[in-house]
Amino acid sequence: MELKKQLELYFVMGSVNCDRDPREVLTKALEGGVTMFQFREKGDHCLDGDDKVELAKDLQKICQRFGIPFIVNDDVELALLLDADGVHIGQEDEDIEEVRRKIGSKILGVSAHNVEEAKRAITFEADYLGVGPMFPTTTKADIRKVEGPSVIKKIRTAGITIPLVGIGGINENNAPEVIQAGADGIAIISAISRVPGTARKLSNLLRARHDPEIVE
Ligand code: TZP
Ligand code: MG
Repeated sequence: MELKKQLELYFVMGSVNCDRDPREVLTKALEGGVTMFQFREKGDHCLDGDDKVELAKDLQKICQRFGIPFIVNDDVELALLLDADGVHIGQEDEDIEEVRRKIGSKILGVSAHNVEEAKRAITFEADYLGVGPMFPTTTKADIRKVEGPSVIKKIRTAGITIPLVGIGGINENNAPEVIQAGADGIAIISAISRVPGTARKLSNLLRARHDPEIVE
């Protein structure tokens, strides 16, 4: 499947984002139609060491069962250890060029907040961009200013055509704005991890764009 399609409904999650066992949360999300998964084990009381590796392995197996790409946030060594499908890094993480060298042809996602960061990421062969925060969110503390879906429009207007997802405060009500601004997909943590049933609603909403038979 081409990357743009795989990015359509991108679920991002770590143990601190779940009220239940993360394995159960991921399984339900994939049953609901999530098309890509990012393991993002971050925040107070998150797992580390062997516990982190063990959870990552379990979540990767679940993704493999559903045929869905398993991406690791930040931790390039973990991604290599598990032979994950890719890595996602932010502007404050390891240098993009260095990460590309380490992971070879695996998927490389980079967070970008403006046209300049987007262009730079593309120079270093990012495969896709995560752009946000689209809307206010309480999931990530150190977010940049909320600029809304208009940043996506600006990036597209600048002639950037690589796959792109919006992130930050996205839910079933505001998701259409992000897609209409020019995103290929939406990346979501809490609306999917905390509210069972959201993945299916979003999946139907996204698929209804291509298939008029699907009723939202
Ligand atoms: N990057 C920008 S906003 C954000 C990240 C990781 C948090 C997204 O979480 P939520 O719960 O979907 O708002
Ligand atoms: Mg990061």
